[in-house]
Amino acid sequence: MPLRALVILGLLGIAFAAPGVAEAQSPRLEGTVGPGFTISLKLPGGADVRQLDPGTYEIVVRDLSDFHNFHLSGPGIQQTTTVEFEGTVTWTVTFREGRYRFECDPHSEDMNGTVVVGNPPAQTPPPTPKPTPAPTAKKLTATVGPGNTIALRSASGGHAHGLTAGAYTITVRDRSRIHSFHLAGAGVNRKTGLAQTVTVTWKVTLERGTLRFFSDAAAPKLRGSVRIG
Ligand SMILES: [Cu+2]
Repeated sequence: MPLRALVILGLLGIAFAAPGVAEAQSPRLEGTVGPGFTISLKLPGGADVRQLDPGTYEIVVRDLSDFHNFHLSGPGIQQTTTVEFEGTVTWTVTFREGRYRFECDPHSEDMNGTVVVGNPPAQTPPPTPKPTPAPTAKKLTATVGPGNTIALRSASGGHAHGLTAGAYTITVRDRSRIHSFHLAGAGVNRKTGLAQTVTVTWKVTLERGTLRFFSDAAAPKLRGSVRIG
């Protein structure tokens, strides 16, 4: 090989070894979870990370609790410490344009944060569900006492009959220290206490069948029933 060629190769070798070729360091972020009920992702200066440019980052994750975890997810990233783990790990991750979330899984309702990377399209709000009118509960009145009386009445005051399955609000007036008002059957089993007088409101869903009502102190005598169709 002519000397000139060797010199050129030698120069090239020096050029490739030059420091300009050394890999640029990825920006570093700091994720922390615990020891209390806190989670954060911060820039080295201590500011919360809210917006990032797309690219590769190093995240130093300090998981300071054995009942929290640090979980980062979003486009192309799914990284987590385990709940039991306590310690420091370093992840190298590549953020793309989009939205990312970090959270503690067992407490994600309260321990979470989001990071927007690049300029992702605005989030379209989920379609608002059409409000379905809540079925209006039909009303009944139940009474036991005073004395040996028991009744289940409709809103109009007459004895309840011709009832259909569905939601009911039953105002129960137990006016006897001897009797209870006990409602059983048609998918329901509720009662008031024997030795107390009380007025309570029960919200129940009656199913088809026979709805019986009675006093536990005198079941054979103080009782009635209604068909639920
Ligand atoms: Cu947690």
